[in-house]
Amino acid sequence: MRIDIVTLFPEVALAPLSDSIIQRARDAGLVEVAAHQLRDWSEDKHRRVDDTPCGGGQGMVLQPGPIFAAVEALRRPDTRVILMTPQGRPFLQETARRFASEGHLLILCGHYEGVDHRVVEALVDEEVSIGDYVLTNGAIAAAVVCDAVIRLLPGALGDARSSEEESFSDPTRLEAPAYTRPVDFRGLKVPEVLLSGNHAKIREWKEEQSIERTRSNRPDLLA
Ligand code: 6GU
Repeated sequence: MRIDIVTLFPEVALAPLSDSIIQRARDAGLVEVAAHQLRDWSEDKHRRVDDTPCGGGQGMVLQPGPIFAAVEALRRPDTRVILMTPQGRPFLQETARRFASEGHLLILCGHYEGVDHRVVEALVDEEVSIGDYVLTNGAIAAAVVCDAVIRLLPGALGDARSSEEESFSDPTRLEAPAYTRPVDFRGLKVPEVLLSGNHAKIREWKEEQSIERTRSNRPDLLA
């Protein structure tokens, strides 16, 4: 697949995608990722891309011109255009799975108070938010989306099962706690059952822990 990110902060969008598992997926050719400077499509001599909101209000709004030009330059027949915005639909694991099956994602990053709505009306297939809080910079949210999508591409994770068995593969349950060596750390013990070798018992324990952890941390998932 290919991912193009259009942002005022290309280096912010790419930094988290340039290490470890994601860089390995890029090196292996599973995904091509590029981040583009929105100002490169400005026609203004000062490279301006924003202006004050029509009708008044706080902050600045990204103008349509540079964004339309960017999309026209980067679009392919199979492109899905995503706008990162706190006003978007929640980005969930199922969204990541759907995006991972696309040929080309073109991710537009909002900034300041927002983006001229004609961009949403005419260009954007889907407005996406990564959660109920406000970031200063949509490029951070774009990197989150890219990470979640790229790790799902076949071959991105070493073990084929590791993206299937985790939290949110079952969206109604959190994963059970994990432990490793030493089995006694400063008197803090690994639960006996995990050392028993009894796999039926272990499965039962993980199931109980999973339900208890979900009840405690994410009761909304059980409701
Ligand atoms: Cl996509 N952008 C910004 N600026 N803040 C957010 C967000 C996006 N999703 C959650 N908060």
